[in-house]
Amino acid sequence: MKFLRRISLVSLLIALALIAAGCASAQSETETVVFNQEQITPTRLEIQPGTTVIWMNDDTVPHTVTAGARQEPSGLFDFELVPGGEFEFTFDEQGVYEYYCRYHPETAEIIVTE
Ligand SMILES: [Cu+2]
Repeated sequence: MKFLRRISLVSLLIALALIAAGCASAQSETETVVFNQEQITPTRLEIQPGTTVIWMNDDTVPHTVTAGARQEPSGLFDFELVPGGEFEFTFDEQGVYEYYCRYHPETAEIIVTE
């Protein structure tokens, strides 16, 4: 009986560890994009749905994170990043999300895979 109790305790611990691991992998991830020297790094970022992208401005001038193409903004987001500023957006839906800076020629894209 004592032996059985020990086995069930071990299996309970294993089950808890598996649940914890499952939660960790299901947790939303973050990716960072940096503006520096009037350039966006990376210009092309592939992410899974649910990922939060954080844009950081490491420059001495303001930039914008404006969704869409320069001639055709999508309106999804349009954020001014002051020097040292941050903006984050979570991408839940699959697709290709272009964005650009309204002040400079920078363009980049986020690809949300299946
Ligand atoms: Cu810019």
